[in-house]
Amino acid sequence: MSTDSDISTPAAPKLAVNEVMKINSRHLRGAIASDLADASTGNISEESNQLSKFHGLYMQDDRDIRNILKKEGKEKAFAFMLRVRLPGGRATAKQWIVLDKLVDQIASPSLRLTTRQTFQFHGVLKGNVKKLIKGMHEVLLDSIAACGDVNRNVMAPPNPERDPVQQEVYQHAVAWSEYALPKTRAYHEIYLDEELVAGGEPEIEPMYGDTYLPRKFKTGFAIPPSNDVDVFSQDLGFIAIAENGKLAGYNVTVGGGLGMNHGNAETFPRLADVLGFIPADKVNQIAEAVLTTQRDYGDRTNRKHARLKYTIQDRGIEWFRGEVESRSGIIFAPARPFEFTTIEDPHGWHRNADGSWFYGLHILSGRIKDIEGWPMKTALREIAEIHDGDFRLTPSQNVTISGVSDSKKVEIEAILAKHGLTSENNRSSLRLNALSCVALPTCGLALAESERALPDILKKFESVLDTAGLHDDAISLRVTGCPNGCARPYLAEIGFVGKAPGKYALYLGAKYNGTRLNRLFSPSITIDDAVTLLTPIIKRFALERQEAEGFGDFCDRAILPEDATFHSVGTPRTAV
Ligand code: SRM
Ligand code: SF4
Repeated sequence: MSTDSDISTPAAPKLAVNEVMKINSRHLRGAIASDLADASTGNISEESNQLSKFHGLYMQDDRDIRNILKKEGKEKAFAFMLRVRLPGGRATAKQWIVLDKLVDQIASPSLRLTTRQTFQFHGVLKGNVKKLIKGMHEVLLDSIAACGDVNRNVMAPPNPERDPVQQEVYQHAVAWSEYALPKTRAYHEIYLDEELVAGGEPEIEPMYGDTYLPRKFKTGFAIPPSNDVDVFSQDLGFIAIAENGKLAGYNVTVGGGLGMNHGNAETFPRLADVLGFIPADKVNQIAEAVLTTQRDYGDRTNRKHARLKYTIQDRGIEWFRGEVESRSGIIFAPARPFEFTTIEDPHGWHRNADGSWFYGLHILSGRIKDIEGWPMKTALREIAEIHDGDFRLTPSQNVTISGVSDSKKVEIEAILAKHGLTSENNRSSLRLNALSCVALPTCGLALAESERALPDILKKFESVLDTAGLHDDAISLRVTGCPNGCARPYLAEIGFVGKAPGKYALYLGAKYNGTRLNRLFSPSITIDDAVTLLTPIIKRFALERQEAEGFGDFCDRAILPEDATFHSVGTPRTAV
């Protein structure tokens, strides 16, 4: 195996090193099993690290103690992050109980809900990886393809029993997630001790091929008027079109993506284009055609240019539509009208169409742990023990307790009240809508704090908003520790993107419903300076805003200079 960052052959362009790893990996096996068994280090090789991502695992180290350990001449505090595959964010009460127990036994004492509606464990020592995966397997959960160059966790609106259209959309999301799973048995062999097939019958990856995709690939389903999944940020999106209470089909979107690098104009967030309308029974056919087009034309020489958004940006949307139509045999009809008005999760109690109830529970940054006066982990476990419905994780890192009968509603209310967790209505709309990525101490790419900085950021802005009489105005504020965009900050009305310790790039002016990216307002600023800078703007917004104008629209109209950097190249600022 080459250790250079690239390899070259006379005839072919230089492939990125990950491409070589994939092709030599015997369908994602590599040396993961022996690396995991090596008790002499907590780490695994870089190649195994890249390959184990396809199985939902990331090798990390505790950055809070990195320097101390270095000074002491010790190895870094290595541990895995494991991400569960959970299409549409649905977990049963029984699954919740098992995950909660596994966290106590194996991982750091908290579960983390992600911006793509799933669970993450942190701090998993390599000797515990198999135990964790076997424990999940017992309740039919896995982490296959939760990371890696494949179709990732498929997002879908989290309350399927609200009406039949929601249920159908959820089923389509699950069906595509299953269809797009890699066929390799590597995961079962390595972590679940299934008998080896490598070296026996040749394995075939009919959709992915031996080198999988050039890069990660993300799919989301949205049901207007809610754009809770931020459909325009997805590589592939399906916007449900309901007519007369029935699902008529989907408008298909392609080429969204948010990751970028500071100061590198060749990387940029991009909103998806709308390709056109398809009937509801054609989801997998179209999705496969989109995915294989990217498989065949995505850039395998430069991983910073390998997402679908760049393939479409470079080759044009008309070329892409033609390719998808010829591969699928389906001709797109003109997109049907739709309107997004919100991205917000419903909080508190709501009735479903089938008569049951659901409760939207706000969880700051999706972190489920017990802190003094706020025992979220205990409360949710107690609810899981009596709940006979499901839990639905939302794209905003919250939980919906779903499918609740009248009698269970009383019991759940009592548990929430006992633990002081019923104050949904007292929290500011800013807080209820805020997102932050994990960042320090586990994320190896973080340049600044995010999750740990959010409480202080919120407190400061809440004070400004309260003074301006805007406590209940839903303004979206999102923070990330680096420009990769894991909390989708470029779609926030106020976006903070980590640049260096204590310093953030500040973005303003996205549309609240997720259809316009924001623009750079300040390239590097501390939170305190940002509060000072934004205080008069927020006051002006309170006094001067036009009817129904959101904060992002106000900034776009009245604050941002015309030439402020657009966070989208070549695409219209408003996608719909
Ligand atoms: Fe992300 C990498 C966390 C959603 C764009 N993301 C990472 C890693 C794995 C860091 C790494 O590669 O070493 C982070 C692990 C942190 C930790 O300690 O847990 C990480 N991403 C997350 C999560 C957990 C953020 C959260 O707080 O919820 C989200 C998990 C989603 C999931 O369940 O699958 C998460 N990441 C996103 C999103 C939002 C989305 O998908 O809706 C994005 C932007 C959308 C997009 O993909 O364009 C996103 N993450 C990235 C990127 C930039 C990709 C790019 O095209 O440039 C990276 C870095 C990379 O891939 O090289 C990254
Ligand atoms: Fe890490 Fe950056 Fe993603 Fe935050 S945005 S989790 S810092 S990769």
